[in-house]
Amino acid sequence: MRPSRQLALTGLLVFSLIPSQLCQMHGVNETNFWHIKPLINTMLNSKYTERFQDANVLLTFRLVGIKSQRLEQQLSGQIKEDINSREMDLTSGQLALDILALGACENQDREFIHGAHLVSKLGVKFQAEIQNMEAHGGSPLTNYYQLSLALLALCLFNGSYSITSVTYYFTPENKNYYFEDQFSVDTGAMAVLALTCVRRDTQKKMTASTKRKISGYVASLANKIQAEGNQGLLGNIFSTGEAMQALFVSSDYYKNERNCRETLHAVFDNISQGVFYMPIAAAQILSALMGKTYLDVISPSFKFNVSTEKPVTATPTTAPLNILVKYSVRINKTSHTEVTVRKGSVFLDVMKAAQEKNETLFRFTVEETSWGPFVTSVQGISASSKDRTYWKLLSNGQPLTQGAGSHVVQNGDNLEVRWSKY
Ligand code: B12
Ligand SMILES: *[C@@H]1O[C@H](CO)[C@@H](O)[C@H](O)[C@H]1NC(C)=O
Ligand SMILES: *[C@@H]1O[C@H](CO)[C@@H](O)[C@H](O)[C@H]1NC(C)=O
Ligand SMILES: *[C@@H]1O[C@H](CO)[C@@H](O)[C@H](O)[C@H]1NC(C)=O
Ligand SMILES: *[C@@H]1O[C@H](CO)[C@@H](O)[C@H](O)[C@H]1NC(C)=O
Ligand SMILES: *[C@@H]1O[C@H](CO)[C@@H](O)[C@H](O)[C@H]1NC(C)=O
Ligand SMILES: *[C@@H]1O[C@H](CO)[C@@H](O)[C@H](O)[C@H]1NC(C)=O
Repeated sequence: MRPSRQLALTGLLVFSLIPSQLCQMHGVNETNFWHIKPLINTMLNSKYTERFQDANVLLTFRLVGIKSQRLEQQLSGQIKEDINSREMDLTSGQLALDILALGACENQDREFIHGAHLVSKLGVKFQAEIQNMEAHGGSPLTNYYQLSLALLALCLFNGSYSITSVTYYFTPENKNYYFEDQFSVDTGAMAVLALTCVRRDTQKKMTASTKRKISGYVASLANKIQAEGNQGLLGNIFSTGEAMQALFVSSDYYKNERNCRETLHAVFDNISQGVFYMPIAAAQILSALMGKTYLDVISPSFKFNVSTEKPVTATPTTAPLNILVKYSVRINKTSHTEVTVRKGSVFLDVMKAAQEKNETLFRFTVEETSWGPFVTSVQGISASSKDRTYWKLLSNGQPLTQGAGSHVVQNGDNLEVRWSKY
């Protein structure tokens, strides 16, 4: 169990701020606000010693107007330090998120963006993605989620980008919206936000036909997102927040009370089960629940103060019990083993136990990211975004919706890492 803190909210005027057109009847309001408190607590109480999750968290804090001076200072300081030390190494999406977070809702960090010429540097990174697609069969350096983040930040912060490239590369049929033939709802949602910004951009002189074209892309992507609707979720639980944002700005989906009720029910249910215990996961859904989208980043936001009390130390958890699971590594042929781990173990613990049994077959490496450890190699074979290869995680034949550091395994599970192409 993670330590939790009680949250005290002062000046709770926030509800009058929720745009009235969004989930009007059944959005977050005074009566159901307690549902989202765990998200705010998670974001407030994480340590942020690593740099990874700063930008998403700071962005959401500023966007929804939660004022915690201590945390804002810490996160914005860490982001600036990171930009100063490894600006060249930042990917397009990372720099875009940094700009969105630093520049969100009128604050003095905008001077830093300006002074360090971050927007024009992002323009260069965006251009490099396009050039890579031209040279390498349409594959960007990173992915379309990041290209969309970059386009969104360029559009919101008056950067330069080519409309011709946008209309060429963001057609809804582009393969980069898909991973292994599966439409990526997160990616489509980010593209809808970016393209909506582009369509509204008054700085750009666009012909009526270009505008119509972009509107067509937005509508088509919004339809694909809705087609992934399932028991109130859009895609899975972790894509739902960004999908909500996309549908807010592009469709009438949430004008329908029933859709709104279904999504909120599913999301509140998952919040109460602790599904959003990672600050990045909490940050990605909170904006939508508070009726905000990343397009609101350029507007000022009302603030309400939060104060935190001392942590309540968690009670020690259950006695250790062992469970037995199967584990396999599948490349062209499959290597199997069985390992015993403590009850409550995560996928990564199983990988470690297997590695201890046979280093040759089960050795692996991970890289720390904003979502936790990402499996980069197994048996010495490394994932590569250039070749669009990765190590896919599965349990009982189903792909996981969480990473190796989060997915809790159960007795008898059949776990697998599979060499895959996306
Ligand atoms: C692109 C993408 C991928 C690509 C990444 C490679 C590439 N060339 O870009 C591929 C297809 C390989 C991928 C794989 C997986 N992904 Co993915 N991915 C995304 C996506 C759409 C965008 C990530 C991004 O670029 N962010 C922006 C940049 C600026 O941030 P970043 O931190 O630098 O991004 C890096 C990490 O996010 C990392 N990454 C990507 N996915 C995952 C997943 C996990 C668990 C970790 C630790 C890291 C990680 O790759 C990014 C690029 O280097 C997100 C959507 C989202 N909402 O974030 C899902 C998302 C992060 N992925 C997710 C999942 C579940 C996975 C898999 C575990 C799926 C599986 N069953 O195997 C695997 C990871 C397995 C492993 N080897 O450890 C979930 C995570 C949910 C959670 N609570 O943990 C998300 C939120 C999608 C979703 N809605 O389910 N993913
Ligand atoms: C929030 O705190 C700041 C600084 O303590 C104070 O100036 C401001 O009035 C407070 N705002 C609200 C809404 O309580
Ligand atoms: C708040 O939303 C719930 C549904 O989520 C609804 O039943 C309730 O009537 C709303 N309360 C107010 C005060 O608007
Ligand atoms: C972008 O330019 C417009 C018009 O020149 C200006 O009003 C706006 O403040 C600028 N936005 C940012 C974030 O600099
Ligand atoms: C999350 O919501 C979905 C859809 O309602 C539901 O099927 C699932 O069981 C929930 N997960 C948890 C852990 O509550
Ligand atoms: C799998 O088999 C194919 C065809 O025999 C081969 O080209 C490929 O290199 C093998 N992959 C790995 C990772 O060993
Ligand atoms: C690991 O597996 C390989 C291939 O099956 C085998 O040759 C080797 O002896 C195993 N090593 C150990 C330590 O069990």
